[in-house]
Amino acid sequence: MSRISVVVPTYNEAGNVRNLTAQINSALNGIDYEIIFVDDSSDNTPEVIESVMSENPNVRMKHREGETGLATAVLEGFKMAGGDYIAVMDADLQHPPHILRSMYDCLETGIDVCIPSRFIPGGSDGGLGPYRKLVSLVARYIGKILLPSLRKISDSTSGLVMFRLGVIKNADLKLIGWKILIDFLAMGTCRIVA
Ligand SMILES: Nc1nc2c(ncn2[C@@H]2O[C@H](COP(=O)(O)OP(=O)(O)OP(=O)(O)O)[C@@H](O)[C@H]2O)c(=O)[nH]1
Ligand SMILES: [Mg+2]
Repeated sequence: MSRISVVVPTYNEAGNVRNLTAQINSALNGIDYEIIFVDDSSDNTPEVIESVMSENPNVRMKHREGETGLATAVLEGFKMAGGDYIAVMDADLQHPPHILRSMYDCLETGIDVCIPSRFIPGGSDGGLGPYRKLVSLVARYIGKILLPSLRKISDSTSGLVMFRLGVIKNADLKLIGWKILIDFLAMGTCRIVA
């Protein structure tokens, strides 16, 4: 059976990590998984994660002192991940954890990367404001113009993804800013079929 590492960057998410962990745990019931929190918080998030760790042996944390940045946090999580599949998910429940199960099932069919899209029937952006919508739209279109590998991807600015470890094994990832997925789709070794 394949093992999943769910990488969750956290910045002041004390109110969410316990609920998130419970939802991931029930979504992945029966599947071998670990949750890796990479935390840069200035609130009591690390204490809450430690308490969750004491109840759930599948939870790990790297707390970074004096460092912030979503992209480097995700990269740190990739380095710690021991799974065959790696997922990246926000902590604030904007990404519904139950979807991890279908993403896992997708990868089990042999697919390299699964990106749930906000732009297909039934998709939702979780209530992004108009400015964020515009920035995201422009980033997706610039990406499609510059990078042929993004042309078939409907949601290349998503923060939610699950992929096979092999996709990034030899990739020279220099993740910058918040558009992590574009970077690794361009640098990673995945076959894009849909
Ligand atoms: N480790 C770490 N995590 C971060 C940092 N900034 C944001 N995060 C986490 O990254 C995820 C996405 O951040 P959000 O602030 O929710 O970004 P967003 O969803 O684009 O913005 P909102 O619509 O305001 O929620 C969340 O889990 C945050 O806690 C950071 O500097 N370091
Ligand atoms: Mg958010």
